[in-house]
Amino acid sequence: MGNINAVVTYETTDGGAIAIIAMDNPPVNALSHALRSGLVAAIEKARDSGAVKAVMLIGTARAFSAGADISEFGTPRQPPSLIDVIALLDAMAKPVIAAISGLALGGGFELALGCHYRVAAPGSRVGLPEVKLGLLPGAGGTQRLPRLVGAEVAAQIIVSGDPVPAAKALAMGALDAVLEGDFRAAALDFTREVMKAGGKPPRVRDRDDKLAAAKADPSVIDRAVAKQLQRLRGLPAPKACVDAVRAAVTMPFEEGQKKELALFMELLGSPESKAQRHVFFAEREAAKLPDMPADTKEKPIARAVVIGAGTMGGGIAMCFANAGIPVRVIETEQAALTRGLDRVAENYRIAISRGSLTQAEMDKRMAQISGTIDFGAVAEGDLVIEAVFEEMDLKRRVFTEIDRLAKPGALLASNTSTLDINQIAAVTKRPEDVLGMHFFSPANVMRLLEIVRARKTSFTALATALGIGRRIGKVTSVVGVCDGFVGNRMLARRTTQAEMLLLEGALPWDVDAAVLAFGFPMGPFAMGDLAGLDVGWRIRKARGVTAEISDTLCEAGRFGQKTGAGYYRYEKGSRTPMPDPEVEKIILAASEKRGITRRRIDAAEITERMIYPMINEGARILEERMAMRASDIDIIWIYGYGWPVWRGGPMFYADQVGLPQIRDRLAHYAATSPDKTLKPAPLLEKLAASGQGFADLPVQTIAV
Ligand code: T1G
Ligand code: NAD
Repeated sequence: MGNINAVVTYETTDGGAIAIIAMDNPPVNALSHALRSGLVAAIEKARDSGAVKAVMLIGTARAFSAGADISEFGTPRQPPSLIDVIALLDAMAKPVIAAISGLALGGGFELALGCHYRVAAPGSRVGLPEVKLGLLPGAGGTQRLPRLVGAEVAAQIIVSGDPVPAAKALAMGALDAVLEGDFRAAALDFTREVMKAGGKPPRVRDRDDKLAAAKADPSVIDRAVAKQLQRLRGLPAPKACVDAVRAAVTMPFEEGQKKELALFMELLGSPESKAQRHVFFAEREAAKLPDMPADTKEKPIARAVVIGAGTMGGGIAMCFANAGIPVRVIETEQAALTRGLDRVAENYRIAISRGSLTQAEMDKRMAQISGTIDFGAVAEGDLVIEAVFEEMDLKRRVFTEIDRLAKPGALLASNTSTLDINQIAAVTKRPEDVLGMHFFSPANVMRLLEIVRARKTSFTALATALGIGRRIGKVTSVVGVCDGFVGNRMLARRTTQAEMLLLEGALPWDVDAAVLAFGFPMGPFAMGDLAGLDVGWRIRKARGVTAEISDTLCEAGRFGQKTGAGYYRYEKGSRTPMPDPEVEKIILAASEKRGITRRRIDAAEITERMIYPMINEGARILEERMAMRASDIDIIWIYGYGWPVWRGGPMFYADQVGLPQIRDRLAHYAATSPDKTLKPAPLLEKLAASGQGFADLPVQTIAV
């Protein structure tokens, strides 16, 4: 076996007849310049060897290849390109077999599609996720995959960007075999069979049979992806993916590949793709603590306990059951417990009715969830998560009991939205084991988990929380103890402005329309109705602060969806918000009572006042070291509050708009508003004045 370079090896077997080219660029064989160059050298060596009759291309157990090296995007392109590598493979007169174990994604799958045969280990996954980076497959994927699986199926795979399990990929024709047992040996046997069979290697680019249906009626492609495109409204990449697949049907291969590359280059320079690539790396950075000792070990979590089966408790329990972790739910009384567990079962039934879950899977997950009104069950948990009413006294009483009953070394977490974790931890004799695990509603759906680091929280507790967060499929971000932590603290700025906009002349559906147009899946008022207006009302009452219009709605029992009316009214069993003249009356009366002359407020002003105050608060959060990175704030808003991923998050967006613009607009609004928080934050002023952005800030540790 010889090293072609640091990441590619070349060896032969069977008397030199079979060349094995192995890729080993940890952690996921990203197709960096080194890997591409090594592949070219190895392929040319096999091509030019008289002895070699067939070639097997293999990766590592974790990944055949996770695609192009995303960190190289935006840097000068260095030949050979991936297209060059694949063209070399494709043109080989000797058969090349792609032996896929683990993942073959993006350019990695395109590499395999350029080979003449594709075999995979069971459990492997293949896919073209480029659309999730605001791109499209730019190395032949949109031209070759349709030739194997048909244009409709290919379009669906490429527009979704989701990986396809090997068994399903085999069934649709993207793979030639799924090989059981010792994969490397089985793949070599497959290569021997191909070699023995002889003949001209089959090039995917020459296949046309699977394109027949779309050639006959090109609209089959549009029909196949209509629903997906509707959901991805306004994004350039999904549409470009469809245009590229259409080219595979209507153009000769080379033409189609040129069209694909042109579309790819256009997207590569797009603000949406820059934003989505920022999010890719930000998401991975968010789970890292710069000051955590490298040898910090996380504790094993075999069983979880959730206290409170309300809106959040039930959803949190589902997260553990979905990950196969047994969870015990504790309530104060049987009625509340039954109500909570019935809601869990109802959520699973809705998933079944939508086809995203089978009855067998529901039964398996429900079997992981058990309920009790015996608080003693706290002792069963390696992790105890409290999700009772948002009242400090109650939480301190509950944590006093948890401290008395929980097993030594258990991780103790509160799901509080706003309260001081230090005060909660202080009632225990083990504050080092206490932190916040702040889930977002609905907890079984929203991917974000804010991990709140308290003054005495240990690194072991933090590592354990990060680890369990990953296991239950959450995107984690560590934040400091402050009012509302990061997400809710910024949200409070938006909520204040939203209430003011209503008093000054807007209506809930105007504001929500502007926020929807910005790209959020839901406006602030519809979101308030979903989470329950009473949660904020409880918090305001506990603090003696008022929000005139929201308070009036709550006093009228309008808590939102849970009571069939809030800022909107809801038909029975429907979650569709309907404008309500009753609410308009309440708002007009509130303006009059305040002596405010209502005025027409356009969408541009609404948008600025919904977004800029949050960015300003983000700057304060960074000043106070309540977040480690500006990009962590982006991740919190994308995975916790539906910030549109193609806008990269509030802090990334601010840098795109330009901090001087944000500063000046905030100063403009601050000049005429009673909301003193609109005054530009010192950090924003400083960065704007020095021509820097939030992206220029170094990572910092959380202030405890
Ligand atoms: N480029 C560079 N770095 C990558 C990478 C990539 N493609 N994929 C992963 N990494 C890094 C990642 O940042 C992390 O680094 C480490 O690897 C482990 O990743 C021409 C243009 C493969 C499913 O979109 O979806 O091909 O934080 O923590 O949870 O058509 O990574 O440790 O320093 O995520 O097990 C298309 C992207 C590229 C796949 C593994 N490919 N990767 O998940 O580990 S565009 C993708 C993933 C393209 C061509 C086009 C996931 C994963 P660090 P991880 P994981
Ligand atoms: P909820 O009112 O829906 O549920 C609270 C549950 O706690 C009730 O079922 C109640 O019976 C139970 N409970 C009260 N005292 C108890 C005790 N001593 N032992 C066991 N159970 C007890 O409230 P929720 O919306 O689920 O909020 C729970 C917590 O999660 C709060 O701290 C809230 O701030 C936080 N939170 C809420 C949201 C949200 O959107 N609703 C989001 C994130 C965090």
